Amino acid sequence: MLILYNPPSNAQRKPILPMSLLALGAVLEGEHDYLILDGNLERDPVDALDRTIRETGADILAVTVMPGPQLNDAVPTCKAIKARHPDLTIIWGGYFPTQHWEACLNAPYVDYVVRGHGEVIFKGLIDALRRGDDPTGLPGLAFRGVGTGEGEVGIGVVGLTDNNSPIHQSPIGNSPVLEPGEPGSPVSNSMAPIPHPDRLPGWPYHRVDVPRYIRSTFMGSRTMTHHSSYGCPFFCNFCAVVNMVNGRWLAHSAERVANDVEMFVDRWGINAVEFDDNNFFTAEARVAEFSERILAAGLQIGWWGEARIDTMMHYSERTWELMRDSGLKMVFLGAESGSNATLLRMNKGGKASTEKTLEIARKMAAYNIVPEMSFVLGNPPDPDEDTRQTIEFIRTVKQVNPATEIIMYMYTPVPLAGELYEQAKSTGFVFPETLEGWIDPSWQEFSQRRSISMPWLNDPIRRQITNFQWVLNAYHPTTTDTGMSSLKRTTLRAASAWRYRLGFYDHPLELRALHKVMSYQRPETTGF
Ligand code: B12
Ligand code: SF4
Repeated sequence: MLILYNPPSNAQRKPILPMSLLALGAVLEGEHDYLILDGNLERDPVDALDRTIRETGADILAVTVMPGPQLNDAVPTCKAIKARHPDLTIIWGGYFPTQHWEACLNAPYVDYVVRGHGEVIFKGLIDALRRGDDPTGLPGLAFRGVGTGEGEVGIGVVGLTDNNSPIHQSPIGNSPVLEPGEPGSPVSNSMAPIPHPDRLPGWPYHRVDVPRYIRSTFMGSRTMTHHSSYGCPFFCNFCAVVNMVNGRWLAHSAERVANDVEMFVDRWGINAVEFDDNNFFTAEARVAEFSERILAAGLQIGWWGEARIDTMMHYSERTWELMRDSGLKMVFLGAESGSNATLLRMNKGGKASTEKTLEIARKMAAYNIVPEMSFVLGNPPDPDEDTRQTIEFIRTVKQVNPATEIIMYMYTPVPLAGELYEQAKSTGFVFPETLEGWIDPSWQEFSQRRSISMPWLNDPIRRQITNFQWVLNAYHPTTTDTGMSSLKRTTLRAASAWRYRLGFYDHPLELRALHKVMSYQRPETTGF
């Protein structure tokens, strides 16, 4: 028996369909005994795991880990479970281990790391372990190796980070990569090509209690979460997706996506779908056909997805109409910056520009689809000017389309070669080398892209960003917060109006106090 474990992913323990584990479970069906245990649904996840291991005799624990709250839980949980069950094999996969596999394998309670989209590798690993074979030749696998002791940079490694972690170019073939290190130190094989989602089996929904994951959102009272493509064809140098897929984007056909949605409606009576794909809107033809199919089937759903602004600005009016008519309610857009120079430095690519950001805000107002724009502030080399420009730009976006949702993140390096990371390193930035280092409270803030303790940020900017967020969120309370009454909105707006108009954000103590008595949604702290 093997257990697929989803560590709690948010402080409120809001149940979120564990799609990573459903994707892995799909390739195990009929081949290996397994179960899914969701930490978001457990009061005491360590106790639940311990009990399940004893009851089932499980000998493998596979854990999905994204940075932030999940990592924070996965570290002490795996440590405690390994202490109680020393023979248990513990495998980590997901966004965090893919990038920081070396720190993971520095921990004695992590035995293997699967890097990238893991269905094929994971199945190969479990097959090998069950047969008693040596799995260490599998592409995409990282493990504690015999070590070369030669400080050698292996095939497919394009450089080393300050922490001596290899920076990989992926996918780069099947041959094992030798890394620097002593015997027993972490080794990673080269990344495997990502599997094509259309050739993977459907998810085993019977393994989880789906109704527990259906929730009320701005899109509809019964919203289902889904994922219909892997990757993204761009190389923005602050984005972890690049390390997962190296510019590949592979998707389910429009027909398969529409059939899945129809199945959700029939089976669970859902009326909205949130597509969590990194870039749902990459192919216009797929989006248009999906919208047509949803309309033709009369499904009456609301839906949401993530997109690039320049991609959507190329869409025809016909596609915009189809999207609107098929129920598209809101789109998450990586606007990133109010400065064209910063967009270039980010290697945003395509035809991204601040002018396009304003154009799409206007266009979406006309189509009555809410833009949800995310910005990355405090970018080196001149974080003061960068922040000032983006704050001013956000005000302009709000003028053009007041319904726009604004999400602000702090620039947070990922181990990816590029100007921003190089500049961050030159200020003394290094990643923690151990998992215990990663779960230190200051790095927890970093993992959630909220940290203001970066070496290149000075105190006044940190305060300015935080204070602006308080004023903005009070003056423009989020349009999509379904729990916000009009009385609350009016009170918040009245209290913050003078500050917003004068551009005076310092010491917003009264707004903090107001937040305590009438809590309102602050998108930067609740995630998306
Ligand atoms: C859903 C989601 C969440 C959910 C939690 C999900 C859960 N498991 O409970 C919520 C909304 C809580 C969340 C929160 C956060 N998230 Co999140 N999230 C996602 C999202 C949109 C989808 C994840 C998913 O299910 N994908 C579908 C599955 C099928 O793909 P997958 O997860 O990649 O899994 C594959 C591989 O990774 C691998 N794999 C994964 N796990 C495992 C385990 C094993 C054992 C193996 C072998 C393989 C393996 O194989 C899988 C199949 O191919 C991703 C972006 C994306 N599109 O993936 C971001 C993403 C993972 N999140 C991210 C971040 C940063 C966060 C936050 C920490 C920060 C923030 N402010 O947004 C917050 C935390 C906020 C908070 N205060 O709690 C980043 C990670 C970036 C990075 N540097 O690594 C991503 C990539 C978004 C982005 N583009 O930046 N998130
Ligand atoms: S377009 Fe979005 S998902 Fe794609 S690399 Fe850039 S930031 Fe990442």
